[in-house]
Amino acid sequence: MLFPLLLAAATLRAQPAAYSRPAPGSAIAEPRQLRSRDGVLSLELTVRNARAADGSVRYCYLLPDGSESPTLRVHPGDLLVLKLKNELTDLAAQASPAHAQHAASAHADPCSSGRMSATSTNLHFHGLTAPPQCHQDEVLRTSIQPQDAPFEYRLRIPAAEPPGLYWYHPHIHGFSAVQVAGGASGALIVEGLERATAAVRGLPERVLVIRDQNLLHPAAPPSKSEPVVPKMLIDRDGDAANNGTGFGKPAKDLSLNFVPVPYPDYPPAQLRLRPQERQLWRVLNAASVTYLNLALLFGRTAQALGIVAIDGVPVNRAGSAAEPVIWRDHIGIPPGGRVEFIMTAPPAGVAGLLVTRTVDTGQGGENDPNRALAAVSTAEDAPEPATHLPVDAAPLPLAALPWLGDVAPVRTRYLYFSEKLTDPGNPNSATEFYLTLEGQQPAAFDPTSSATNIVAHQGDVEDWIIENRSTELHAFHIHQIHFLLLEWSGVPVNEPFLRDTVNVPYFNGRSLQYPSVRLRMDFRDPDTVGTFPYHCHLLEHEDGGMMGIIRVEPAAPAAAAAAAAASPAPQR
Ligand SMILES: [Cu+2]
Repeated sequence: MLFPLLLAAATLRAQPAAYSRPAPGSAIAEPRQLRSRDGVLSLELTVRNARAADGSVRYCYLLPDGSESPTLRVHPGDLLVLKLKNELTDLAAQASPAHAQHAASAHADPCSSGRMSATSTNLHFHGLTAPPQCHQDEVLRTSIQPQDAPFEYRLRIPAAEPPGLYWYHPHIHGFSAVQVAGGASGALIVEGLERATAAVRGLPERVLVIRDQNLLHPAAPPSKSEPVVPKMLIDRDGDAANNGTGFGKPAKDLSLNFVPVPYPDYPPAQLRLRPQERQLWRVLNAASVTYLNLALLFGRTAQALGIVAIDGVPVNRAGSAAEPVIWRDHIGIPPGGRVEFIMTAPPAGVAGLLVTRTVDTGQGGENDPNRALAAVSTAEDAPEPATHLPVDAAPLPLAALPWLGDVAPVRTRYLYFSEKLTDPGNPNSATEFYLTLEGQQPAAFDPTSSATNIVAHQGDVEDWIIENRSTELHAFHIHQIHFLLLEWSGVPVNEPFLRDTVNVPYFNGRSLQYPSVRLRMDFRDPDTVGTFPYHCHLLEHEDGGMMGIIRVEPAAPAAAAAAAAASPAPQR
């Protein structure tokens, strides 16, 4: 009997407990929290992947104690030291050894190799204004292989970084979607929201990371409780296509802090709060392609949710005297976006339900139907969240720089999203995804090219008008900076907050003009100097080429001239 026991032990080693994730319908646990001490947060993360018993592919950020995807809590000015050990394996090669890639034998410098393979990885600190330099927030050349020693990220949280919710995830071109959909993501909180917004002082807070993953039951018919919808189509990424009804099969399943809520019955994850307790919910949309449109229902009535921060920036950063809470009964969050809001638990005896409402992603987009996410019940003895915001807080100093909306742009640039079938005569042929600067040729992002699409100068503020010439919704994101949304398809909007990710509405094939957004882009911070990407945050689109490169040159005219002379082809 020794042999079968040995086999069982080997199986256990191949699927360590660290890969286990909660079952559908479980209570939502808070991620492990790591706090900086004396101005430093040091941690070691290992990234591993495995195919689980249910067939799903998992990518896990693990601490030495086996806990997954910790929330990193830092103050402005702190040093973050994160050692990342890559222990990824090529799951596709294991499934089909004939397709195994040659293991990269030669050691390559992780700072410059730019290697893209199924076992390469790196980190992006989404939303932080950290320099785009190796060991900090550089993703275009940085690539860590399994044979590399632990790779040290060492970055200073900028002293002026607004307090709020940021996040970390891998950014290897061509492999971002599979790693993020597998669960490689975590929250990063810059402390001090209570200094910006008195309304959150003393509140218990809850971090909710909403991820997506491939459907656990892709062949299942929709729940009998749903209306019958037209025949399911597949979109250009191979996911269930938007059918325009708000029902039917979604492109991906969702999970909340790793509790899956699978199609077709969406058994809600469980949350227990004290009756009528106020909490601050810090919600990250870490999905690879899924838009969220959150609402909290008591019975059928959507409750008021008080938004205090978007994309890591408190809503009153404009410095206006207006009430720094925006009350809404539903909240859209694109992939990559974050929203922090005040909610109130139901009264005793009333059941609450957190849902995501359908998002119309356009004719060419994924299906994002209505679905339940979490059942919110109450009990007088419900456990309190681990963190309460401080009651006493010195107000944040006013921003050192003028409000972005009050600064005149030095120029306006025009960009557009578009898609093209590789064989225009065959609707089933592969799609190429482009994000193009007007005047340049549409081309899928080429990671082997060192050409930049845009050159800007530190100190400048620019307006970018970004059109969508495709029939699906896209989410524009740029590294290193935040921007101000000024116009939505030509209509002025007046937002008292900044974003780093924004929806660009889809073209319906009929309107006389393409839909667009006008963004005021802020290159004033010296930490923006360097080369970094802007892209669609639907990771299947990013991996498919919907990305461009900007180089921000130092402000000093002499330095800028020297940099231009050293690089003869700044524009392609
Ligand atoms: Cu897109």
